[in-house]
Amino acid sequence: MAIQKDFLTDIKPTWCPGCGNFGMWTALAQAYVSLGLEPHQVFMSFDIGCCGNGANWHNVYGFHSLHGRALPVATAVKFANHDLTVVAIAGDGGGLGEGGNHFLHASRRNVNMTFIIHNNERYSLTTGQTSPTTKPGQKTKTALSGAIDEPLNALQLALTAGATFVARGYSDEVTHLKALYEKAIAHPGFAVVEVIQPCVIFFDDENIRERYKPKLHKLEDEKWSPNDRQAAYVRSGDWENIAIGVFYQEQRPTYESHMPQLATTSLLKQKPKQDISRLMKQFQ
Ligand SMILES: Cc1ncc(C[n+]2csc(CCOP(=O)(O)OP(=O)(O)O)c2C)c(N)n1
Ligand code: SF4
Repeated sequence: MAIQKDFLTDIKPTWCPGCGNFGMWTALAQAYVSLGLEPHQVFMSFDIGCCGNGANWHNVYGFHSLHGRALPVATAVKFANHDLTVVAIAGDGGGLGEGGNHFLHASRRNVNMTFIIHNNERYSLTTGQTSPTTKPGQKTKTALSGAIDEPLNALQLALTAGATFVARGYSDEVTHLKALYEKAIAHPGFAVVEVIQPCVIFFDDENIRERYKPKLHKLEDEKWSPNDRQAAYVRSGDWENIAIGVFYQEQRPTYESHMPQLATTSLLKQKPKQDISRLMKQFQ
């Protein structure tokens, strides 16, 4: 049986000291272990960004995709091999900006995979520009007098588009986050986990991690029932009294189960019905 270090490579992370990505990385490896998974049973699709650099230190099958394209890659891999546990990772920039369209359609499609959005309210790898989740008034490299646009809310988008599992965690709450990841991965459908991930470098607030703490409340302590989409929409929109936990979950047949070509067997295990060798030769 695999242990936590089996899911980590020997490469030393280049994230800044104090970055919220460390907690998320640890929680995910712990969740894989708790679920009894082995590294060869997991595929991860990474977006571009600080979060995406995690591709180098997660010891699983992986693909470092283009910016905004983590979800299409993950979808294709799930279709090709149903046996893999598929997890896609993106920042708020890649997930809601460049990849926003993919996020909406993946939410309504309900392929059996997990999407983790690192929400640090910045395009951090490119040194702190305004992102789709930057709050109005926050000063960034591209909003010197403060951001103007209304921010997107990842969970409200997922709920509106039809996602069947919607949760939020906080990168410093590693044990809580690990439990959320476990539930998301075990969920038979498209599971969205937004993680509040303070970027300690590109916030004008020097104590960004401490600023969140008094505002965070666990849904479990509110005796929350995750079966009311509208209530989940309202609760996930409160950024003063910020809730973490599972907002919403429902069982709905996956996209794969509707497709006769995919319902019972992965593409990988099917015999080709046509000889495509001549076609493939053209690309050699
Ligand atoms: C299509 C495209 N646009 C822009 C870039 C440049 N770029 C690379 S990383 C990045 C920022 C990533 O921000 P985010 O997705 O929020 O992840 P973070 O770095 O904050 O984890 C940008 C804009 C790119 N690589 N490709
Ligand atoms: S720039 Fe921000 S998000 Fe990127 S590694 Fe550093 S602290 Fe983390």
